[in-house]
Amino acid sequence: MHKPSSPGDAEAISRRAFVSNSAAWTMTSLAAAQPIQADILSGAATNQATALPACPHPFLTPAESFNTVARGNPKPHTLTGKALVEARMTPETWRLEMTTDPQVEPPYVTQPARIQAPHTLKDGTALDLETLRELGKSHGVKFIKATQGLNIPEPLGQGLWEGVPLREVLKLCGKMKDVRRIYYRGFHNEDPEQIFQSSLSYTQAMETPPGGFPPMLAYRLNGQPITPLRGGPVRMIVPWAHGFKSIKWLQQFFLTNDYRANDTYALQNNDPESHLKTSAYVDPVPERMSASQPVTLTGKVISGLSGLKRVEYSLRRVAKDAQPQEDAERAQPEAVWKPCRIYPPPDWEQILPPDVRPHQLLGFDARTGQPREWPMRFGTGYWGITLHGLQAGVYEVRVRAVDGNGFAQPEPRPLRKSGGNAVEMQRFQLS
Ligand SMILES: Nc1nc2c(c(=O)[nH]1)N[C@H]1C(S)=C(S)[C@@H](COP(=O)(O)O)O[C@H]1N2
Ligand SMILES: [Mo]
Repeated sequence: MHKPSSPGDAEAISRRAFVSNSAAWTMTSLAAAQPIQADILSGAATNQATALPACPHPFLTPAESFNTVARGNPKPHTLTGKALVEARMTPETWRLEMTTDPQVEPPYVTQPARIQAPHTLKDGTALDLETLRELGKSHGVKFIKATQGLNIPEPLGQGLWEGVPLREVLKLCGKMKDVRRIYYRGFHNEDPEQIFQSSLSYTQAMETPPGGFPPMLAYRLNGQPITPLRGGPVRMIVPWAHGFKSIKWLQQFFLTNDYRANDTYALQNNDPESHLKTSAYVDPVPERMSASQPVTLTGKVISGLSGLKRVEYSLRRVAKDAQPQEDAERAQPEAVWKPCRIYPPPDWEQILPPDVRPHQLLGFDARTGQPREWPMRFGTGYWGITLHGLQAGVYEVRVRAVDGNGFAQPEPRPLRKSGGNAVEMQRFQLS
């Protein structure tokens, strides 16, 4: 066992250096950040002398820079020209069918679902994009959300999504009877083998806590129409969920009286009701650095359903050829965890599309135009630390999130099949 080494004097953010390094992350937003969540930023007063560099990540990920998770052969977003038109994946040709699932399966389902107004291609009643946008004029919502897969080591990106709450679209189906769930799927090359589908309960679709984010049919990302690569023209966005609920190239709703999730992911040994986990991620660090320079570490953190209290790191010096420890917590009960700094909010007016004001965003205070929580729920925040005075040697740094209930990652939901959140480690050598 190696003793944990002293990390030296760490974690400080120089507000001035920070501001001068990055135009979009300004003093104004720093001042505004403090009332949001005092304990996250309070460490700022302890050491003004050392600087963190500008945040290495843009706050909103450009649409083309998200990491992509897509099935299909060919992958639907690679279609062009006539094939894209035939797939109904252009703004003009996009249609959403809304019909019922006729299936009955006693004792689980004894009555089939019924709706007053099905929307079908055959009858010419399927929903088109113009109608959806029109609905958006009176009922549209906008919010910022992280995309993260159920079991991948790095958040996929963060976007400002705009669209119409699912509940408003379902109202178009008129009176309903025996509807307990909404099944939905996207374009899948007309091949049953390629279907990728998901589902929500009727309750989840219709009702959202006041001020909360509703599941929505999104048609704008970062102020632009959604491209095929990001799932456009219309994709589902389920704010509290991992990526598999946010079906791309959305085309079909089946309203069902089956209360069971039919998600493709459920059939792959995953928990289909798992929501986004609070989880911290470490940016790669160079394998070798100079012992005479301070070491800066940065990364991302997702604030999941249970929110985020802080991000912490633990540093230890190891023998050059030591095997990495599998499980940070159990392998190192003596680890000392210290807080990392959370980058403050950006200057919203600079990063939002020109026609979007922060006051209009869900999760923001309509008066101040600042987020109600920092980092924002279901959003990605960014953290950093600067370590000073480390001696030459090999080090391992581990980073974990502590959620709003005080659970440190990977708790309280350590099971991988409800969402990956292993404690990440980076190793580096100082000489
Ligand atoms: N139609 C369709 N939608 C889909 C998928 C897919 O393969 N097909 N992948 C899902 C998964 S598992 C994830 S993590 C997200 C990824 O979204 P992104 O590619 O925009 O980052 O899309 C989801 N939506
Ligand atoms: Mo995923």
